[in-house]
Amino acid sequence: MFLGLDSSTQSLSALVIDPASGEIVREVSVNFGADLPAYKSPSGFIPGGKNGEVHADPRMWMEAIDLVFEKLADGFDLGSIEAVACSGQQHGSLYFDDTLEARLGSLKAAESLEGQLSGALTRATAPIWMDTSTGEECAEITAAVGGNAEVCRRSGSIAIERFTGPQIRRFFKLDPAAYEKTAVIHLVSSFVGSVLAGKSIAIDHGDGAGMNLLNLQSLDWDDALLEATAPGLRAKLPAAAPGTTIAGFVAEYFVEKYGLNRDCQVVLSTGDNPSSLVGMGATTPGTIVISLGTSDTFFAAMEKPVTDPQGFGHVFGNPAGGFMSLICFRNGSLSREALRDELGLDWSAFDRDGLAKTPAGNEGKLMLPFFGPEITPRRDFDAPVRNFPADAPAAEQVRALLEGQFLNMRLHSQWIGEKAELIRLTGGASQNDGIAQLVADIFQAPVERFAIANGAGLGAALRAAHACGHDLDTLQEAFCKPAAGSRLEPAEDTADTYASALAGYQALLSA
Ligand code: ADP
Ligand code: XUL
Repeated sequence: MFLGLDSSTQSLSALVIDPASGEIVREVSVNFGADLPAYKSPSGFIPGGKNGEVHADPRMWMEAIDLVFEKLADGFDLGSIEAVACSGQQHGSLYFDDTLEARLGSLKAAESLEGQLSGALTRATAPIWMDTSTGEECAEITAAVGGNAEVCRRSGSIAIERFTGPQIRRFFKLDPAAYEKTAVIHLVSSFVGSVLAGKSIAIDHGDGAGMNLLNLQSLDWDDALLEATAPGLRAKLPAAAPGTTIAGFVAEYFVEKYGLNRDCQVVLSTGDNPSSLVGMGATTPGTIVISLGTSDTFFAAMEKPVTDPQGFGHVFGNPAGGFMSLICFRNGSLSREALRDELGLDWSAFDRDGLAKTPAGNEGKLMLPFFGPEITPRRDFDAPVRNFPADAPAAEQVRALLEGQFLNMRLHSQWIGEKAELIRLTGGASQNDGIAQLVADIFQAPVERFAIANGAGLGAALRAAHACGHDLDTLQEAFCKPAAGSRLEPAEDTADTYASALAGYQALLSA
């Protein structure tokens, strides 16, 4: 059996798979807000941060590791787990002094992880992916390296507020003495993996590419980016390595305390999006994943590291080899809910019957579907922009919003240069047949819906099995199945309509 952990914004979850039966045999989760109320972080981060700062308490993550293993081991024998791999929210970082290695290497089962590790922290709190406080640092790094295009060419993304490099630079500027004392910087994913391994493990190319520090050609830390970020940084970073690397055996702490086998291996960790690429069975180009959550995200495997000339999209390492694109759209369900509430509708207006009231292409009525600031395209919208009257019938508004969202997604994913052959749809809004059909029509590709709620956790368990010799295709065939009857085919007669709507949308956006 193989164990996958996912340390996300709100919870630490664990999932055990049995490749022989093709089944998930155990799933447990620790909710940071509900299970660890002492950290006063109901949504997994410290509320009330100023100037865009969003930090979490790393001691909460340490305590959660003990808690999740207590839950896992309760009435379940962890002795047959062959390997474990972790996934984590991307970009977040933890800072430790030079006592970390000795502490990791001598963890005592009688004591807690938090009690033994928190003394090594040189920064009390960890900036996470929701943090937007580093605008100034992004500008400084960009100027030092020679502009957006150069940062993007090297690292796969322009300098981005939540990415780890700009966050490290901000720490160096705010507290140079604490930065100086810092001997090791970990990502959330590599930290959890290091605790399991009882030593600092390398950072994989999937999560490493979310730092604005990894050079996508050399797959090593980039000297120009390191220098532009903070002094002496290379010595503070773990090595960068492929995600298939086996880091070593699990720490004795987990053997004694929770009954893991001494031979259980720890595979390098990766970020939650790269991990979901594995868990959604989308590690080969042609299959794209669209997640319709609070925000919408688009990601897909790519062979060569092509970057977004406009600088909105990102390129990360694909845990199965090669690369992946990731594009985030801030106004996802946020916009769908805003229009629904503004017009006093319910989700049925966004479903098949509701959409049947208007034709594909909406007779040319288009909307830039943004109720607030957007990151793809990066612009400070405060309301949607329409090329038709704002008091038009509700059905026309809904179609304009949804078509606008997916035309925007199609337009801003063209830089990848791959035609979507299959779309795997996940997230809350994916259950809506009307929305799912519209995605199929606008991208002219079949859509499959996934029942798996925890694609990142499943991806971690699959990666653990893969690193130990199981064939990834076979694993994905067994575990990454679409929900029965969930497949939708594109209506081919809408292809021309949406090709011209795309041109219309692009013109409206430029205007
Ligand atoms: P996240 O993980 O980002 O919190 P989820 O993937 O759980 O989000 O998706 C939750 C969202 O799904 C809700 O905010 C809601 O807007 C949307 N949603 C749920 N059901 C429907 C539906 N039938 N049609 C459209 N959107 C829906
Ligand atoms: C990706 C990003 C988020 C986090 C969520 O760039 O910031 O998707 O990984 O956990």
